[in-house]
Amino acid sequence: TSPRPRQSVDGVMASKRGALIVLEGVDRAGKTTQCKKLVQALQQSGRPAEMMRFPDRSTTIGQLISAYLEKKSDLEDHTVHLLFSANRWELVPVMKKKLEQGITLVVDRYAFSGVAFTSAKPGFCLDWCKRPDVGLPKPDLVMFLQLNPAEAALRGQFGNERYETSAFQKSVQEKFEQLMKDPSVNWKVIDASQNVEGVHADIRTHSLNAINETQNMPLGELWK
Ligand code: NYM
Ligand code: MG
Repeated sequence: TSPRPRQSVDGVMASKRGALIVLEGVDRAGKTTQCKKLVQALQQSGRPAEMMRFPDRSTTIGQLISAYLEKKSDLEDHTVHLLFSANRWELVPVMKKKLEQGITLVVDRYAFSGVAFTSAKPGFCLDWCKRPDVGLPKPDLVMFLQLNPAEAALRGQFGNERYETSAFQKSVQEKFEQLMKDPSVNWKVIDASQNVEGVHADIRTHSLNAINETQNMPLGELWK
């Protein structure tokens, strides 16, 4: 059965909600650049849109995560996984409110990064990693910016944060590939080796489709 259109109590169609759009991919695939360009393009065409990113380093939990990534602190692996998830949950009320107001959210990383990065560590299975994020607002569209390691290497050196090594990133890429097999998530693979404008054009097309297709549909729950 397909989801029923959103309706208010008196049977009149509720006002259109915004779409939840996520960009995922390995480091240096161009996610942040493309999120900004997409928000700009949507706004210029008269569609309310805002960017978010995870981890959101501005909250108290986000500051713990940031110190960990910058190697200023050590955290036990399960603990940091749960903090990344908690950092998403603490933003859920804000996200839901904005979507209800008709604002499309363009999100730089989400639960998929959470699962891919932790499950790339020894001793973690995909299923355990997904659990804390079950029930989060489900993205209407997840675009995976696909870039092979050789192309990524041409874009410069890795930074100094945790996880920024080619061996770890390769393992993260494999975990993303496993996650992309899940048909309950609306995945689109984008060829990130194109120039910035080419990538943007693909992303814009998929996003406009998602916005139009989901504006009268209820927001779903992830992995549920
Ligand atoms: N990361 C990001 C995780 O390990 N788990 C998560 O849940 C999320 C959202 O944080 N290497 C990792 C991926 C990145 C790092 O990302 C910070 P950014 O986009 O460089 O701030
Ligand atoms: Mg980045």
